[in-house]
Amino acid sequence: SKIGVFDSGLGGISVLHTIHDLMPKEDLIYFGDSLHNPYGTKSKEEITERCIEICDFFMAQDVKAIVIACNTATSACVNLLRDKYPIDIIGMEPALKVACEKGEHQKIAVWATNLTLKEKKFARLMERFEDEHTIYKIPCPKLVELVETEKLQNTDLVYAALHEYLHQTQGEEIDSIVLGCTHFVFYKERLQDMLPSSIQLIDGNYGTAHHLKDILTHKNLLNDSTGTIEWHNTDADKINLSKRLLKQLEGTL
Ligand code: DGN
Repeated sequence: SKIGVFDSGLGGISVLHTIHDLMPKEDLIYFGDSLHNPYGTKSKEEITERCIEICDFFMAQDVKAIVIACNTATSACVNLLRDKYPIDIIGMEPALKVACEKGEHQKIAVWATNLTLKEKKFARLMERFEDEHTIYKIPCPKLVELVETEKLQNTDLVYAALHEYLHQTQGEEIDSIVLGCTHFVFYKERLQDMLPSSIQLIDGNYGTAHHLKDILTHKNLLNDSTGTIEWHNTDADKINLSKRLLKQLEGTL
């Protein structure tokens, strides 16, 4: 059977890409909730309701696992979803942990949505690491909107937004930026080009895909299929853009 991957919109396509790359023989179903994007400014209850509807859809498709390819939805309700459904639910790996473990006394900027930065999960990570490291919280709503509205190619708009968020830690000599929202991974290369190579960009995509692979391997649930991808979106107009975004990540566009 297939693996369900979902996000509040198109950001999770960056996670889908990593999963497809790591496990090319798995059949995947992508569900984007673009009609209800962004999740970052919604209440926890509203997000949970949306996630339940999407997971119910996946259960009806008989998927073997569900990946919440959205940091915001993971923060809001991963535990509730795990309790509710009998299959494995994989949330986004907290990339802040990865960043902190890279060395002592790091200065780390975390770029994420408002909700992610306000939730308990993040507060717990802060508590755990902020004695040793300096952590800056940077909410970046504009970057989500730029992906959703197909402005990724509009260099001026993208640079203006990236500069705005970089400006918030200007002069702090940060060691790394955590891309704590799956939409931001689409800007990874561009952002790296704007920065000295000593500043690392860290996202949770690989860790999440790897965790999924470990689970499927242990449970003997790996497929030997052709690696199909089925596309769904609550805003049907986004399907073509979704396919283009994946091609862009694959470098075939
Ligand atoms: N892609 C989502 C995340 O990883 O947090 C959230 C985007 C949004 O809905 N604002």
